[in-house]
Amino acid sequence: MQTDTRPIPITVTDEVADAVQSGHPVVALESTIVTHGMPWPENLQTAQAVEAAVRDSGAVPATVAVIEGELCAGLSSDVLERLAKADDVMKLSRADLAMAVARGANGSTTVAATMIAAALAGIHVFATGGIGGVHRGAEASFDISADLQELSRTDVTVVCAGAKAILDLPKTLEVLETLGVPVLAYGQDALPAFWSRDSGLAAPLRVDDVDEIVAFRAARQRLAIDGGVLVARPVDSEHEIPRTEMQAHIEQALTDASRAGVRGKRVTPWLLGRIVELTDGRSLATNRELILGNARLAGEIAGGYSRLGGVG
Ligand code: PSU
Ligand code: MN
Repeated sequence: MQTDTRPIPITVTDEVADAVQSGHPVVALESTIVTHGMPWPENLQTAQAVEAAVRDSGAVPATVAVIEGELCAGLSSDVLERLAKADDVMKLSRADLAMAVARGANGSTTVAATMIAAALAGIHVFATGGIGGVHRGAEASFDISADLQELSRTDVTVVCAGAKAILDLPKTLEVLETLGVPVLAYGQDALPAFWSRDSGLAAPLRVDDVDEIVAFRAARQRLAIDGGVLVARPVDSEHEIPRTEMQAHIEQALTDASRAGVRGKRVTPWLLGRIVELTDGRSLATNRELILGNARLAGEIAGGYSRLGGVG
């Protein structure tokens, strides 16, 4: 059951449409993590568990993808399963989202493209694992994820576990600051580093509960400050892989990637896959847990925004 919400160029399920219209909390979810971020069948299991975690926190999940050219927020379980099994899905960011629509192709949305879709659908909160950022060696490769620019321009609160630790985290923080993107560490001073709770870097801002995030967003709106908010929640201690342990695996994966000549869009998925191998699957379990935690927190934030009214 799909509702065409034209002139809004996005197809939302009836459940998502009703929730958005009535100001009920909704959380957008990305699909690149499903098609390019995790192997089958963990990708589908995680996507389903993440949707359930959003529901447990009292919000409606809206997984975003382009299905046969249609930009969708909210996918049926059949479609989600097909997407998880497919291996010819385009990985879409701001630059190529419209090409999948124009071609009638299937595509999964990165953080950047999911933010665009969420804003079109009237959804203000989005949960993911880790955002893209400035890659190591970016001074030579210029590889900086479009996720950062999107955060600076699109009003969606993105809940993540920090930027993926395969990136250059100090440079990623600098670029976020330059772009005016607030980075709020949740419940600690340190910026989390995806699989690890502590990146060794202080986060620019710290919040300790959902009410602080809600008040912050409300103040930004009063001040008419554009763009998104990045909330970085550390993975729970029992599931983390400490930074000292991850460092060696990350170095190894980066060396292997450069030997294999991996470039461009393939870099992030390739490194994530290699790290799953190097950690004997442990990184995958951590990845799953951190996304589940982010989904629950995102649901609570969406609840807070919707209680305030007009921003759910
Ligand atoms: N976080 C994960 N797994 C992923 C990604 C994030 O745990 O696969 C994806 C997100 O969709 C993010 C993208 O937007 O990787 C970044 O890719 P790039 O570096 O090519 O912009
Ligand atoms: Mn890139």
